[in-house]
Amino acid sequence: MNVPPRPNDLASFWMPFTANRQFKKAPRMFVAADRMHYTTDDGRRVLDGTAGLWCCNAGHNRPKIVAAIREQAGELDYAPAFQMGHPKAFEFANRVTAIAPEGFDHVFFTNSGSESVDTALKMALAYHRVRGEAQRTRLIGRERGYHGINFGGMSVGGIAGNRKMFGVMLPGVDHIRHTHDPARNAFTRGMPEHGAEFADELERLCALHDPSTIAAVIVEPMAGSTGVLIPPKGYLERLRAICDRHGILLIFDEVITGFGRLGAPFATDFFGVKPDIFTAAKGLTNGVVPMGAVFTTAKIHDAFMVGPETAIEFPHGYTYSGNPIACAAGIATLDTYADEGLLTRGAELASYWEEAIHSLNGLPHVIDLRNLGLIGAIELEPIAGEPTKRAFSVFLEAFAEGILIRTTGDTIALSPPLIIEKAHIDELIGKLGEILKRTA
Ligand code: PXG
Ligand code: PLP
Repeated sequence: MNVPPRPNDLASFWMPFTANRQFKKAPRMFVAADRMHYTTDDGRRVLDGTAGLWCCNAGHNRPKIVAAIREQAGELDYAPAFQMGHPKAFEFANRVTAIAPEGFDHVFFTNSGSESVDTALKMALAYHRVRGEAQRTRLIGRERGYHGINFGGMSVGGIAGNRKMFGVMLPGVDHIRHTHDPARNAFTRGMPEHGAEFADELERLCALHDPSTIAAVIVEPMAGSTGVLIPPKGYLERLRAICDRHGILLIFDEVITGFGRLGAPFATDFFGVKPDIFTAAKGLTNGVVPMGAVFTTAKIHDAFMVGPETAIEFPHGYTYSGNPIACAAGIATLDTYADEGLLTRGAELASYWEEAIHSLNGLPHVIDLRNLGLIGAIELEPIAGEPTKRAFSVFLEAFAEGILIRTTGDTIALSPPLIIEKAHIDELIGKLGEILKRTA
């Protein structure tokens, strides 16, 4: 295959969430991708253990998606998003709400997970205001939560490293504690037994702030970016009950869990707990065209549909909300998911995957293993005084060996495309096991 030359100057592109100086000394470049594999610029095939960044749920280079994008670009490239429409946006909205959990009949389009989060927070604040509860202005997040990097999402987020450089952020935000409890739950398969009571922290914050000042609570139903923290049994139900008791909206951030990652279309389906609003991105378009979405119910949506008909009900939106090419990619993505049963395929593979992940038990420095659906996490003991170094060196070895993994702190996170076959799981976990033995 024809591999394009590596550009000889890497200086201009300031790379996101990357150690720029280290990367540019020894770049790692992908030039092509197909189904489960990337191709590097030196012609090596790399098995994708992370679906890109948790987003290419149907794998790479899928024919329907490629064709839809080409066709749409040649037909209607862009239509103004405000006060104008185009058919693909309405079609995609109908298609995607049809597979959303029961009752989520309305969708607002954005261009990323971060924009979805900020949209959801604004929707919650405005919802209370249009109903005459404008005093509900506080937002509650959770320690170790990741809700993207815009100011709203960063403020409710709980990853210190992503916050410390950026000042005081939004006022009126508080956090409940995270649910990670390795002392009681290490090496649990699936959902941990212990920790439902961590939800009661929300009652503590209600007592402190008075619940009538709280607009919404936002959590990832399963925390991905911080290192895969699976919710304890009963925890999400308890959060839901506390929100109901106090008239607080519950927002699930399904940017990672949406579109089949847990073996059900959404985490809301998987856990059987319904939020009032949920976000999505990533798998919405198979990661191919940037797009995000915020889903909500008629109760929330209809509360805005009051006042003069000429008034804009929700003064919010993006130049590219419902972009035609993104919508075309989204429709073709849903077709691909449906053709191949991908939104529930994770459930069929989950026990094989679980066995594979837990086969790493006992390897050097492995201090916890976690799994749910087609997500896995291998937590390594940090090297004393050099946090993140052990996991990152495993990442570099893995890349050299032809497998793509992702690390956060000293945790390795795995989230392969949902088209993965058992032989790929064997290869991924087999190679990873060998590397862990070697680098011990
Ligand atoms: N919410 C959640 C729950 C996410 O996981 C975002 C919001 C932000 O989405 P955007 O599209 O703005 O990046 C995310 C994104 C990783 C990793 O390796 C995770 C994300 C992004 C990049 C890397 O853990 N999550
Ligand atoms: N900044 C300026 C000066 C703008 O005119 C706009 C949109 O018109 C934006 C920011 C927001 O851009 P977007 O709608 O792509 O989020």
